[in-house]
Amino acid sequence: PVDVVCLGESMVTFLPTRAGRLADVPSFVRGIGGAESNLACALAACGHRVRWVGRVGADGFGDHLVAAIAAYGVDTAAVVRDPGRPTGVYFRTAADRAGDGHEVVYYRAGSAASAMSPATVPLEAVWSGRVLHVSGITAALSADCLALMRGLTARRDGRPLLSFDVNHRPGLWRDPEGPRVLLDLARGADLVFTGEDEAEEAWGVHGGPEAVRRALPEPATLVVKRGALGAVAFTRGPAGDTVTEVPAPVVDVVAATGAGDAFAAGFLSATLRDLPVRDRLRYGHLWAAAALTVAGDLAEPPSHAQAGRLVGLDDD
Ligand code: KDG
Repeated sequence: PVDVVCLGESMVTFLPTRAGRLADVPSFVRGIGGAESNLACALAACGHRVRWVGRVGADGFGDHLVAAIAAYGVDTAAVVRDPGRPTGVYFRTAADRAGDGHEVVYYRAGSAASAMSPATVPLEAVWSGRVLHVSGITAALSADCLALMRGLTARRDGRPLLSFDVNHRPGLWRDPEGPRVLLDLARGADLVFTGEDEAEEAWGVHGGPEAVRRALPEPATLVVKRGALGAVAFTRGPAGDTVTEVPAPVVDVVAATGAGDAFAAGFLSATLRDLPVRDRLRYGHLWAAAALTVAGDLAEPPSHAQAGRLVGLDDD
């Protein structure tokens, strides 16, 4: 049995060999990206059983993605190869995502993954884990992808836990009102990750984590990330919400891309091991710290034993 199934588009990522505007960077190094497969790789690297479901082209970049993701220990058997559409790729500057000069350029319109739909994705594989993890990126890829997301986030008794990372990517939405759909989708999930800044940018929600909770009352667990300030989890119990806040460790940030995926992976890893909410947040921060301090989109997280020592758990 699989612990976590991750569904989404993965891309070959081109990382600049030096800082500066994309117009000035002469060469790039190949990496892999894709929020959901980043999460899958991190979890698999720590020994969880993970499956990634996606679509890639029948091309060299597709070969590379599937091989690189499988090399982390992720099950890629349900990945579909599309002979008629290419694998998506993307370029970004080396600068921190929060900085003004950050550029992201996607070449993914019409990609194999943009043809994901309820008809082209193997739904049996999608629902085969204890947890299904998806993100708001998929909703932005095409009308078919949005239809898929609407189907997956429709509440159903007895389905596996549905984990949803909002992952608002402004560069993917042409209509400024588009990201509002992410709020509807998130409300159908059981566990939601969002940044306080994302909630403001995508939905105009101001007023801190409590305001985000008011906008998203349904998920049993809502995690609001506040960057360097830390993260807050709202967990619903019979007597209402419990609010748990954990500050973030101070790290020298190399590149923030992928840190949110690592946070969600750490939180899920601790959830799968039934650790208390405070430790789930601490694992999230720890795994995010690993990703924040490397240039690429994904970093190998600390092992369970190392992480346990770092957060002060006696036993793994
Ligand atoms: O969270 C990191 C992702 O944003 C990156 O790996 C690429 O999936 C990606 C996207 O759509 O931006």
